[in-house]
Amino acid sequence: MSSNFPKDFLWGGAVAANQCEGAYLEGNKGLDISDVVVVGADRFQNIKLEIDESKTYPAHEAIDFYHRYREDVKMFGEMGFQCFRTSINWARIFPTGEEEMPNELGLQFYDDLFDALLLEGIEPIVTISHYETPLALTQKYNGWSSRKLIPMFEKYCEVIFKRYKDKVKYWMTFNEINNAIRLPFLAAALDITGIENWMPLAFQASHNMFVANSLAVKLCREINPKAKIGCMLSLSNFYPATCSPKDVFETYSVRRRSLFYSDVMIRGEYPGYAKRLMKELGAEIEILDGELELLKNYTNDYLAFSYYRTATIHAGQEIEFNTGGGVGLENPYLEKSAWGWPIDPLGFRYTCNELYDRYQVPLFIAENGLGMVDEIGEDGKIHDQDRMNYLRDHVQAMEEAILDGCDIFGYTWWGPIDIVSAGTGEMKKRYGFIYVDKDNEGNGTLQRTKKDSFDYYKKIIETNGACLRK
Ligand code: BGP
Repeated sequence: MSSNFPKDFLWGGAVAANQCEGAYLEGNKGLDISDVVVVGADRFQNIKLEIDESKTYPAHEAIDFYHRYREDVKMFGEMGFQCFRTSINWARIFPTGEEEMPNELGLQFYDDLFDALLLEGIEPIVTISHYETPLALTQKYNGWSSRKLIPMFEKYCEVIFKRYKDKVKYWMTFNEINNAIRLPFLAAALDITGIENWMPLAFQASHNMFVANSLAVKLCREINPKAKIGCMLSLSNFYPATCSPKDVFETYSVRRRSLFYSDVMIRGEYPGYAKRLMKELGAEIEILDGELELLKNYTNDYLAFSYYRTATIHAGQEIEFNTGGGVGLENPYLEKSAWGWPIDPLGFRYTCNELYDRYQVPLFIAENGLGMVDEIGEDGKIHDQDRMNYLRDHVQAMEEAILDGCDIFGYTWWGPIDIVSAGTGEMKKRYGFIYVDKDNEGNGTLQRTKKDSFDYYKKIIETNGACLRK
């Protein structure tokens, strides 16, 4: 069976530290922003910047990956993973963001984790900031709206680039950076409580993050010229509800609110439409001397993105966003997941092509997956056929995109082991090929069990995707 995937294609899975590690105060870790978010679909409303003992916080224990990663990594190895994307929790390294010296226990934890991965032949792919800004930086400076965070981030990057120079070849700066204007607390550590027009702050935060991104690229090139450093965006896509030119143009404009981010970080400059948008939204951002040159000179090596679904929208619609992207109208051509996310593999091929046409830089699929309710069958096993179908259809769509000419160098399934949902804090919304015994209330033994999809993905990896050829 011959494969259409490049021979060194990287297959694997992706998680974020805050959604799996738990041990939220262990090893001298400081609180990060995800530690104060409670369970529930409205978890980003009325955020309190402190812990309320009467509430439940899923990230505090999560799936206890902090203590159990050896067992989990072994199972990833058994599936044949060639890479594993996780984040370093910034608050493990600099508990309040402002310490003079990094926290050795935090650094040691990631040393051990990366060693365990490498021992299994798994390349660590590391997100530097995945919704884990130290909470103190929101309390003191309102997160990335302040440029004070830039040198702190730079120092954090320098520490980890030097420390993991021989272990990590692939970096990503900010997870889903374009969510700064959609989910500002998570993506930009920005508390917008009580601020009526928060868009100017969110655009300033985005600019500060662009500068930080370029400084990270610069440092990475100096410290480890062989490493690759990407930017990472949420790029689930949009369709116009009708062929009315108004719907089509509005859809394009909404899309460009995302592509604005990759335009800056891949092409190296603010596009004209973004300047106009900011003006219309009253966002007069501060740009210091030399910053535009920095953005121009230090662009990312590759574009990583998450793709879950498409949303159908029409002109004038107020669009809500959640972790999967925009929430649209009913699309009669698509089935939906139990959480109402439209399932659209062709939209995935479309998105890969759209991005490669626009940028001609290597693409990395950093997240793709299906959150569903898993039932344990009478035989004690989990037959997750819907997940396997989603995986099959999206891998086939990616193969088509490669045949279309897109340069895609890797694919990491979101949540290869069940983890806490970023959008709702639930355990019930499972993505894993490995089941974790824990429920929404926090009960369970945390025991790990393979689902049917485990062997299915293993086969895909083993054959470099060829087993799915139509
Ligand atoms: C992305 C995030 C992830 C992740 C995923 C799925 O936005 O980068 O952290 O969790 O969405 O979303 P959810 O967990 O809400 O199902």
